[in-house]
Amino acid sequence: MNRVLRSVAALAVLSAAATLTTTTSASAAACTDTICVYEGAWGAGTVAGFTTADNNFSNNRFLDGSAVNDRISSISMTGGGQALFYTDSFWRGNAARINGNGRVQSAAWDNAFSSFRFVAFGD
Ligand SMILES: [Ca+2]
Repeated sequence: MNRVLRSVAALAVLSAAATLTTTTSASAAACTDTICVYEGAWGAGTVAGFTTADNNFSNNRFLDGSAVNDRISSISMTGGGQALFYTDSFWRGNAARINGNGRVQSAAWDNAFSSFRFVAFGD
């Protein structure tokens, strides 16, 4: 078992413990990055985290190892800024704005997002 796999296993244990002791979803507890994307609606299902922009989700995986591209159904962001999620790679296609208020927000296009970037102040 390599270091990455050990980390994933540790997260899985932490997620299970959180499920037993709080009402927070396991996926929300497993993601502490600025951006968390969820396979299911309203923070349900598996999760992936981002700290920097990503121009193509085709090489990204959720915590359970499944593909992120075209499967995101909800998103949360902390830090007070904003991000734009796009239905195509390289920030093309339909765009939806996500606010950094820490709340889980529904994906405007379900199972369609393929890239995202942070929005500079004033955009
Ligand atoms: Ca989904």
